[in-house]
Amino acid sequence: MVATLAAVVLAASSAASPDIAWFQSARLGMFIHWGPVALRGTEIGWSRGAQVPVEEYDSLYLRFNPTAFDADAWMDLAKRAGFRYVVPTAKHHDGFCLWPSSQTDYDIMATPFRRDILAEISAAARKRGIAPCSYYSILDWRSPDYPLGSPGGKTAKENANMDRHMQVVLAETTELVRRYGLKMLWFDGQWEAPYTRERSLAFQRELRARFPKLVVNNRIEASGRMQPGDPGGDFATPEQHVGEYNTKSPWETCMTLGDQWAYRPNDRYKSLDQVLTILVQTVTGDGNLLLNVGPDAEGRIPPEQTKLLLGMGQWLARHGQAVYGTRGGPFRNGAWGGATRRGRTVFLLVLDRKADQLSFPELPARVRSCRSLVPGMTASVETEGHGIRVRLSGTRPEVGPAIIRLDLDRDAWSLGDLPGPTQTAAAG
Ligand code: JFZ
Repeated sequence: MVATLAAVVLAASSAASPDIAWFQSARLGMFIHWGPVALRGTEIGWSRGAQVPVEEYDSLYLRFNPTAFDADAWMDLAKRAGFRYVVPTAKHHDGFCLWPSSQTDYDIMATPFRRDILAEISAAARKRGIAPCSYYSILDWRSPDYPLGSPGGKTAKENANMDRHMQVVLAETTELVRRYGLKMLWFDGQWEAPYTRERSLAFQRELRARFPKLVVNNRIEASGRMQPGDPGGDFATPEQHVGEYNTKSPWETCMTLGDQWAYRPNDRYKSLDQVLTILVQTVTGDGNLLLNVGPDAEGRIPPEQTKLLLGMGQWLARHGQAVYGTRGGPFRNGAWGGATRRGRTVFLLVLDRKADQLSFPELPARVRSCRSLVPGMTASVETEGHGIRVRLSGTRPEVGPAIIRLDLDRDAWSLGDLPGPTQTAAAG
């Protein structure tokens, strides 16, 4: 009888908490910023009433007909790129819904395209083992019920009704999770005054009650207005920069490949080495990376973005063991690079191309084996005081880090967080 009771308690407790384990193990997500604004090539939401007059912006949907859109092709690319979850902008600050919303006619069914884009992406993702998720903006600069408008929240509306707006937010987010089996909601648009602490707490309470296992980010919290001890999201969201090393609470860096989130013709793109460096800095800090694509108005992912994603996927096909299912550390990361760990294995991902010796001052474990995982390089290790010295030699890879695998005599997670290397260049 006692065993049964324990099983019930365990099942209830595990069912009652957000399923953050899949999220941290997945490590890499595909952000998709897309909507009728792709017809103008300006920033989604922010260009409404700025570079694009409001009336023109709000009429773009009448011409939005992305006939080249192919969710299976997009998710094939996502798979080849190594993404494990996908986060399309179901509804951004401009209020346009990429799915047939029960709460508004300003949605994909009002366009010439008339197909449920979110359903097609979610189904294609699930078919390939990619977790379907979605971005959702709490603010809506177009809705008459949301008190602030464009440009960028700088105008006020007379007959706004924030209570009604929050009912729409709860109804739409509930619909998104239920209809598309979403594993995570990536909230945004939480920083303006109408979204008070009280509204944030009430919304979180209701959403968590409906979906106890759903993962949500920290932008569900009314930024700058929450009190210490308030409940909040399940992971932090540093944007356009790599988050600090942190193994105590989950976090995810979101990053564009170019300068703009939404499609911009002739955008300026990062190099593959820059993308891989961002990936390495993020996962060695124990974070996830949410890397963005901005499809064009025809429904195509621009070739420059495709090329970068395939390059990343080729690297991950060779070295994904040092990324997926790992945690950051035990050595703190830095300009030298960083480490990831799984079981008794530690991977050193060395970004500093001049570093051919790494002296780690502390390692309370024995190293059973040490070997380079990149062709053309060798690695060796020796104990040094309370730590180890790792030596690298050979030709560094064209792009991405040198990778060394250390196998220890104990579980690497039990080591906690240890100082990074004190010396990375050759002595003398
Ligand atoms: C937000 C969105 O505004 C942006 O369009 C994109 O979707 C990104 C992932 O998330 O980024 C922000 C949010 C708030 C501010 C700036 C960018 N702000 O308050 O200055």
